Amino acid sequence: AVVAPGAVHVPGWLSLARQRELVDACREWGRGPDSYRRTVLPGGGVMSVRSLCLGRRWEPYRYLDSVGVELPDWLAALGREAVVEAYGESGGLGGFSPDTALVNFYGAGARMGMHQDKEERSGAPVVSLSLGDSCVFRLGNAENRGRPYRDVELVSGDLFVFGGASRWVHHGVPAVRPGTADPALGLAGRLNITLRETGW
Ligand code: MD3
Ligand code: FE
Repeated sequence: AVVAPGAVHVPGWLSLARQRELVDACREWGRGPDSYRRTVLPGGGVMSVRSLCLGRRWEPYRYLDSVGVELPDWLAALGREAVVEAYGESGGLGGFSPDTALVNFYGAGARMGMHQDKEERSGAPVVSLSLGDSCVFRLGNAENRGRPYRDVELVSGDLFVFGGASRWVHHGVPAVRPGTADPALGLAGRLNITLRETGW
């Protein structure tokens, strides 16, 4: 479903087996040299979400070289498949070559305030994969953090691709719905994987 220009939501894109593989991978990456941490913002705020980067590392507000786990080729390939799913073979305009994956973990009560992702120097789309508990995802506008926005329920296995005019809109996760994950995933909380071309 095209939710806004360039914003494509594909509910249930990942099979349960694929979701389990991704959750297992997220767990494995957390055992690596750069585990899930709460980002401390320059103003002193601490995010409730815990994050880990594969490949290039984001830190407010820039991208650094990879020091931890490299971005696996299979995950970059999954990102390319996602862009083709959303826009078709021709829509990628030369293809999608992500050089970073940001993995966000939402434990009890974690949320993400409305923000724009402006650090990437590339206009390439952002691919988002949701795992575990469902959440309310708020898709806003490019001008400010407030209205107009629309709320979309994101469920485990959902794909969302944000390109074109939706690439620079404000967005956030105002709520996660505890206990909604399929027990077969063995995950208490929500994971979101975003694949990006940093252009750095
Ligand atoms: C729309 N993550 O990591 S994913 C983020 O669910 C982030 O963890 C949220 O926002 C999460 O920056 C939302 C969906 C998403 C990601 C990046 C976007 C939507 C976007 C960039 C531009 C526009
Ligand atoms: Fe974001």
